[in-house]
Amino acid sequence: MLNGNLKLAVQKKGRLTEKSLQLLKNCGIDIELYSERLLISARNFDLDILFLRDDDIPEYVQDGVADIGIVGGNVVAEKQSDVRILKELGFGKCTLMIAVPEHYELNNIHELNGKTIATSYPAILQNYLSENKINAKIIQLSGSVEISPSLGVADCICDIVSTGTTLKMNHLKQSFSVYKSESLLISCKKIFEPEKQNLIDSLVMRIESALNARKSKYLMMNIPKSSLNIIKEKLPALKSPTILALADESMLALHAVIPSDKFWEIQSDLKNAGASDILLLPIENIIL
Ligand code: PRT
Ligand code: ZN
Repeated sequence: MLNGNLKLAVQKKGRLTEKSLQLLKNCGIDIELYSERLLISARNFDLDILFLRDDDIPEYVQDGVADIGIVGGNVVAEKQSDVRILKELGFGKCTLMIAVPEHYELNNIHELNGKTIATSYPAILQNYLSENKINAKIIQLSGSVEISPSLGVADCICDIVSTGTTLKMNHLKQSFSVYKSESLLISCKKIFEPEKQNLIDSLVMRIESALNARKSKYLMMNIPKSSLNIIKEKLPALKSPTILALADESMLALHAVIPSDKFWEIQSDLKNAGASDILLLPIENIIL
């Protein structure tokens, strides 16, 4: 393992695994997966990937067993590990919420005083309760937190919510948001070799360009020359659009990089202004 490669810890099997590996692929890093391997090396980047349980990743990175890692912000906050956060990665988004049984009337956070709250995140919850000067009893559970109120183990829970389906199925309702989380790229604070730091900088640059690309699309269309100004005003382009002449002199081709989520807002305006043959293409990387 001591081959000078950068060591990246990724969740072995869980919600973040596929997206973490996809992000590496989007960075042009070529990895071949052997499902039962704990360590694989990239073919075209000095990178070894260690597959670990997500709970172990912050500590492995803190201690330098792995140089960097991809893990939920919730796990980093809960473990209180001393690591550097290099980048928010925009996937694995979820919220740690306090949820109460549906029939509970809980309007004010101070009504949690004296209650029993079950959670797998005692450190984050205790921090939240202390900040809000609430004295509640925390019961630490390692799983199936959502059934604890119906079993009479706790009055309410503090658990991860993404769609809210699990809470609904267990007749619980979202009450207070405790911590908003997404996947993070973290690094060890003690990277001494300049070669390693260069590898980290290069990987972060690739990740930034892959994340920028995901937020943008390449728009191509033909427009009447007379509509150029109206269409330029409608375009939420990252940079000035490219305008190209066409064989038909009354028409132009216009190409622009636009934020992905804006296309459907502007497409009817574009058509009304005479745009035709509108193509929206994915972008692999953007280096700004
Ligand atoms: O085995 P290992 O320890 O590695 O994995 P794990 O089982 O501890 O974690 P895993 O794979 O479930 O989640 C990994 C990370 O994904 C978490 O640490 C979060 O950062 C993030 N994440 C995003 C979530 C969710 N969304 C999520 N919905 N983690 C868990 N959930 C669970 C939640 O605990 C609850 O049981 O999903 C349920 C709620 O989902 P909804 O959609 O019904 O609201
Ligand atoms: Zn875990």
